[in-house]
Amino acid sequence: MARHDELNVPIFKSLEPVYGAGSQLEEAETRFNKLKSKFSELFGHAPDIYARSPGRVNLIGEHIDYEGYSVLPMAIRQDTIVAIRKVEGEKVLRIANVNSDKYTMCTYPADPDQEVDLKNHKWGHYFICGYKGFYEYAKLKAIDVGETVGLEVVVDGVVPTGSGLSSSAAFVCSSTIAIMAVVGASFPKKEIAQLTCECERHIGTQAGGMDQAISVMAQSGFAALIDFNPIRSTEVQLPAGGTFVIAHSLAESQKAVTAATNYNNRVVECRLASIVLGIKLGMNSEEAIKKVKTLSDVEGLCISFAGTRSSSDPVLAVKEFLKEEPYSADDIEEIIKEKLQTVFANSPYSLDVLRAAKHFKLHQRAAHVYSEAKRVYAFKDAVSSKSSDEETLKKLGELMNDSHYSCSVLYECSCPELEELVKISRDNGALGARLTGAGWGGCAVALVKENIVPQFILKLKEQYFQSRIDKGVIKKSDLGLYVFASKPSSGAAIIEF
Ligand code: NG1
Ligand code: MG
Repeated sequence: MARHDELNVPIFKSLEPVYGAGSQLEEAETRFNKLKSKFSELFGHAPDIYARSPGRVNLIGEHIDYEGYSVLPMAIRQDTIVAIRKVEGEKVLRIANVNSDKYTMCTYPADPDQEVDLKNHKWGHYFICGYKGFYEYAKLKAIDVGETVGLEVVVDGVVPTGSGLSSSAAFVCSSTIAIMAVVGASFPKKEIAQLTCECERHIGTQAGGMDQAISVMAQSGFAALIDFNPIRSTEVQLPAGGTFVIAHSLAESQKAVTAATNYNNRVVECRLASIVLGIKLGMNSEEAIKKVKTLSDVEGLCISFAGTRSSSDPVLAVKEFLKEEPYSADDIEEIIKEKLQTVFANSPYSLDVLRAAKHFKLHQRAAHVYSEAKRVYAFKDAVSSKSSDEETLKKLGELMNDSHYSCSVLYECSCPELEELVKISRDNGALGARLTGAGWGGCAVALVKENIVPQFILKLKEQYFQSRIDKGVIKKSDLGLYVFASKPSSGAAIIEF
C-alpha cells in the first residue's frame, strides 16, 4: 500500500469527510454558503471547485525545519478555503476575499513569470506564490497544463494571521491546490508539500517546509513527524488523556516585515555556524562555503568529534568550537577566509540580514538547533514507548518546557507576552507550555490534562486575557478565537459540489 503522503489530495463531493458532523459541519455549511454567494455576487456565477488547507500548531521542533531536521506538528481545525473558477480566453487573476473590508480585491496578470512585489505587500501576493509555484513545478516536471487562463477567486481564511499557526501556509497551499484542480492537474501530496514550501519563499522568508507539509499531508486524529530531503510524513498517535490548548499572546509577529532582523537573521546565523563548524572540524574553507548549507550537513563531523569523548552529542562540538561571545562579521571572515557578502551574494534576503546585523550568535543558535532536533526524537520515542499515558504526557510536557527554554534563551525568538503566557499556563497546571511557530509574538501551546481543560482555559481568560479586554485590545466576544483546545485535524482537500 502506498504511504498516504504519496497519494493525491482527496476529492470530496460533500463537506462531511472534512468537517465531520454536528456544530462543526453546520459552521462549515454556513461558511461555504456565504463563500458561494460572495462568489456569485462578484462574478455572476458559482465557482467550479473549492480547495481547503488547514493551519497548524507545531508541538515541538522549532526553527529546525530549515536546517534539515524533522519536526512534529499537527493540523488544526481552522483553515483557508479557496473558491475558484476558470475563465478561458482571459488573462487576469481576480482575487477577492469574503472579508472584503479588510482584504480588498487584488488583480494580477495571468502570468506565472511575474515578480512578487515585496516592497508593496498585498494579501493577494500569497495566492500569487501558489500560482507561480504551480506553473514553475509543472514546467520543471514537463507536465503540460495548457495555456494560462484567467481565474476568479474568493478566499475565506479563519486561521488567525501573524499568530504562528501558519495562516500563510493554509492560504498558499489551498491556492496551489485550487489552481491545480481547476486546470485539471494532479500531483501527489508530498510533491505539493515540496513545491508550496519553495513557492512561499517568494514572499520573502527563507522558510523550511514544515507548515506546508503538515497542511497538505495531515491525517485526522494524528500529529505527524515530518522529515525533509525528501519530505515525508509519519503519523504520530498522541497519548490519551492530554489536550493541546492554543493561546494567542496578542503580540502580532509580522514576519514579512521583520524578516531581516528575526527569521532570516537566524537562517543566516545557522548557515554561518555550520560553515565555521565545518572548517573547525577539518573542512577547507572553500569546500565548506560551497557545500555546507545547514547545521545538519555538518552533524556527522560534530558527532565524530563528540565520539572521541564517548558521546554522540553534536552540542559538544558547538561548546568546543564556537565561542559564546557574539561574533563580528570580521571574526567570521577571518575564520572562513571570505567576505560574508560573497558567501551570500546570490541571496538578496541574506544580504538584507548582513546589512541589519550587528553581530552573530553562532554558539547559541547551533546549540538550540542540535538540542531541539534531539527533543523531537525524544518526543516521538516517548509517544511510542510502553510507559503509561500519564508518564508519557509528563515526559512530553517536560520536553515542551525544555524546547521553550531553548527558543527563549538560546534562539531568542520569544517576547515578554509569550513569556507571561507560558508562565501562566504552567502555573495553572499545564504539563508543559511553549511558544509555537516562529515566535516573536503569536501563539503558545500548552499540554493540559483533558479533565482540567475547561478550568485551565478559564484561568487563562482571567489571568491573561481579561486585562487585554479591559484595555480594548480584543473584544470579549472574540475570545474563542484567541484561546481554544485543539485536536489533530485533517489536511488539504478538494471539494466539488
Ligand atoms: P510560522 O511562524 O508559523 O509561519 C515559521 C516557518 C516554519 C518554521 C517556523 C519555526 C514560514 C512560512 N514558516 O512558521 O517553516 O521554520 O517558523 O519553527 O515562515
Ligand atoms: Mg507563516
